[in-house]
Amino acid sequence: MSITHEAGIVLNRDRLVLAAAVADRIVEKDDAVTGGVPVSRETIHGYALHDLSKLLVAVIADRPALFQAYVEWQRSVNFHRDIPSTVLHNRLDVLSDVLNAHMDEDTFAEVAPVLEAGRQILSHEMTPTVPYLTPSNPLLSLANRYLQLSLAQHYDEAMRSILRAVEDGIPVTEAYIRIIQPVQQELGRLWQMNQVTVPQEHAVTETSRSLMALLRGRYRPPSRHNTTVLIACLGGELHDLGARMVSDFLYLEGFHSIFTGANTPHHQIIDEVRTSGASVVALSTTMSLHVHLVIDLIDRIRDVFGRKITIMVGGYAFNQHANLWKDVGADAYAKSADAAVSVMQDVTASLSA
Ligand code: B12
Repeated sequence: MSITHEAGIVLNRDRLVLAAAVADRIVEKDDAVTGGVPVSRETIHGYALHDLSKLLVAVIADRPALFQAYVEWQRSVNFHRDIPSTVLHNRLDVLSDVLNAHMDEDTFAEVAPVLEAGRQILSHEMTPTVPYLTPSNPLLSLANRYLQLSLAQHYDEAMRSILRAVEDGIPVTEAYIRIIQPVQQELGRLWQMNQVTVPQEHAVTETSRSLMALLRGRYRPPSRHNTTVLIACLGGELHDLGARMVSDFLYLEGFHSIFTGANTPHHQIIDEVRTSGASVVALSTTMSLHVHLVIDLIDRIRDVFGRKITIMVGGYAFNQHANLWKDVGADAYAKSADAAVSVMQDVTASLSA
């Protein structure tokens, strides 16, 4: 899939101008749109850019549900911060007006139903967030303790509690999937609900990152596979912990995994594939606003290497929307790090067949 819809082209090309126009209109309208909450033009510009990026992805993937999910999330964030519901309502109205004025009739007709689907969400009852630490998790009490200790700034004690459990026999992979992963997800939910601050969220995440390094360092994986996999997050994507988890799982299984982390530039990925001899490229995307970058990169990889490279995608954005991985043109997708190992085993088997 590439950006073919005229609306997608305009949204992509004119994003900055459109966001500026939205911000100007909102600043002009002042209280009527910000609900009396003092917000800087720069902040509004950032929100508008976010709205436009989400709209772009929904338009090019022909999936209004992507925009709806975003509106629902934004609504929940605002609700938990006592921001009046009119703020989001009005922002969507202004966005619609600005796009209508900027686009010709046919182009706007491609965007209007997606915007409308987003608006409709606001007339439904809000969906409550669902906890990630639940009794179905056999390591629930360890996970809860790890989260509470980290939030209370007892970072070393938090890590030690998990390292001890691993010494006592819990597999490293279980510690990743049943403790670190749901703790991180719950942390996000608590942030969304305004129950933890951004510094708390950063500090817990740093603890998880250190813990993963300690866990991984304890194991010497078997040297079993010749397959090299390159794992990266694109563009402005800063969420790299999940990708790192995938890389660690593949490493523990004996794959040669090259993890380039957050924010990796496109052309460098192409160069790295060439020099490393990677036969699999694994792309991680959390924010759906970066999905169009995945589409771009897949097109470029196909142009340069044809079908020789297997492209696997994953991450929060793909987990939220079934089959989005197919829309972007990937060969494979896995929901989690353990599932990524199975997919890689299948890929390796088919490469050597
Ligand atoms: C930590 C965190 C951050 C950190 C990231 C640090 C880091 N180095 O990763 C920082 C502070 C940078 C951050 C920033 C932001 N964040 Co944040 N963040 C999170 C949080 C709390 C945890 C992420 C995490 O560690 N998850 C745990 C891992 C293990 O899960 P995972 O990423 O899904 O990975 C697994 C699978 O998806 C899969 N997988 C992942 N990659 C791949 C790749 C392949 C190829 C395969 C096969 C599989 C696969 O395997 C992994 C392991 O099983 C999430 C909450 C959440 N639910 O994830 C929010 C969350 C993702 N963030 C969110 C937001 C909004 C933001 C910001 C926009 C906030 C802001 N206002 O600035 C920025 C955007 C930054 C950017 N440009 O990318 C929202 C996104 C909401 C949405 N609807 O899109 C979330 C969901 C929080 C929330 N509940 O509101 N964030």
